[in-house]
Amino acid sequence: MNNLTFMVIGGYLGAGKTTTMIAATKELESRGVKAGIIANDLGIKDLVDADYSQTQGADVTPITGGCICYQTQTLVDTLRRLRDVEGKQVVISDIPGCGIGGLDHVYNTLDREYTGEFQLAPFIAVADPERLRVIMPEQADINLPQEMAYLFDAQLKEADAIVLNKIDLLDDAQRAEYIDFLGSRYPGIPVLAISARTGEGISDFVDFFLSQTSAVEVRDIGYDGPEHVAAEKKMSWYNRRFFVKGSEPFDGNAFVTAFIEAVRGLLIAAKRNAPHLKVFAIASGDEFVKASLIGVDYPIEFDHEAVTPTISMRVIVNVRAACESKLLGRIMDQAVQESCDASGLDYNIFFTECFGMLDEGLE
Ligand SMILES: Nc1nc2c(ncn2[C@@H]2O[C@H](COP(=O)(O)OP(=O)(O)OP(=O)(O)O)[C@@H](O)[C@H]2O)c(=O)[nH]1
Ligand SMILES: [Mg+2]
Repeated sequence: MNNLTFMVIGGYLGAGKTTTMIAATKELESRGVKAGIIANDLGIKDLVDADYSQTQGADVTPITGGCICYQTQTLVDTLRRLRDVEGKQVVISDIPGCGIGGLDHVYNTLDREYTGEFQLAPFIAVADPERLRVIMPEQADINLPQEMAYLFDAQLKEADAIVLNKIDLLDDAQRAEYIDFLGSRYPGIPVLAISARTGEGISDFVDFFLSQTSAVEVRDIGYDGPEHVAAEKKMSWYNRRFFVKGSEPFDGNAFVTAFIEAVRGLLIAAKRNAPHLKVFAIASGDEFVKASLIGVDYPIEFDHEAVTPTISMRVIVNVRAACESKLLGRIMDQAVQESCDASGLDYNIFFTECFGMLDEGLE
């Protein structure tokens, strides 16, 4: 039984994995191919990507807790259900944005333990041109710990194909420069260029992965080596859900902006950064706000804004930070307090989890 194509998409935080999965499944559905998304993230619940993808019409199954690299049985059960009960023909999953080793832990494991059951499409790394500048000859300093360069490189090195995303932000000369760089640094790995936001290149990307299978190679990328451990030590994960209420209707977009700006200010003051901060806030009716910040030096990106004022909002925030978990926890508490005070809102915190990638069992 080999009638389900499965593809894993990796790539650094904020590169556009979720946006790419949404765009690719939309394209597949428009071709009459039944497609689903597995949204994989670290944390127990209240994860922005799964909720947001659902609003985009995608059929999303979250796999939470840890990386699918370490949840093979859950992954296989999910794939079988999507295939056998929901009739999916293609399923795309991401892995968390600081993750490496998916080729080995997911593809090699499926190939070894469930040989032939799933057709494995090329293992993809999505690359953000802005982060690539760190490993390009200019060796740009983008205000992230230098240990992150190892992750940028390892994610691309283990891919069957690299997808250069956000090309809507590049002119023709820049596109050529990035594609040349990737081609020469990672010889033998095909490079595709897309804009998951505008849809440019998505049809070619879908043609590509439907027509290719992964070679399921074993590649040495230094998994669990000193550089990998050093990079993971720098990262913390934070998921919170809180409820805000006004005494009169307020502008939900303005509140989300005030909240993110409060986090930004506190991170800058602490000389820390957050490679991806995501907010999904549900207002009254069908209204919602989705915003992303891919680092303290960049503008807030609104993927969706509320149109009418609201009296209350359920706010989900996920932060993936280059910051110690204790400090991040304090920063987030302060940011909620400051932004609610400034906006004249009451708040109630329902759920928080905050952990350093190596907080347990470290040294
Ligand atoms: N300009 C532009 N922005 C994009 C594109 N693709 C994604 N983005 C934006 O980049 C930000 C991050 O995109 P996501 O799809 O959430 O990134 P991700 O890789 O899933 O991030 P993590 O889940 O944190 O690892 C969002 O604000 C997106 O709207 C693109 O093609 N062009
Ligand atoms: Mg994502």
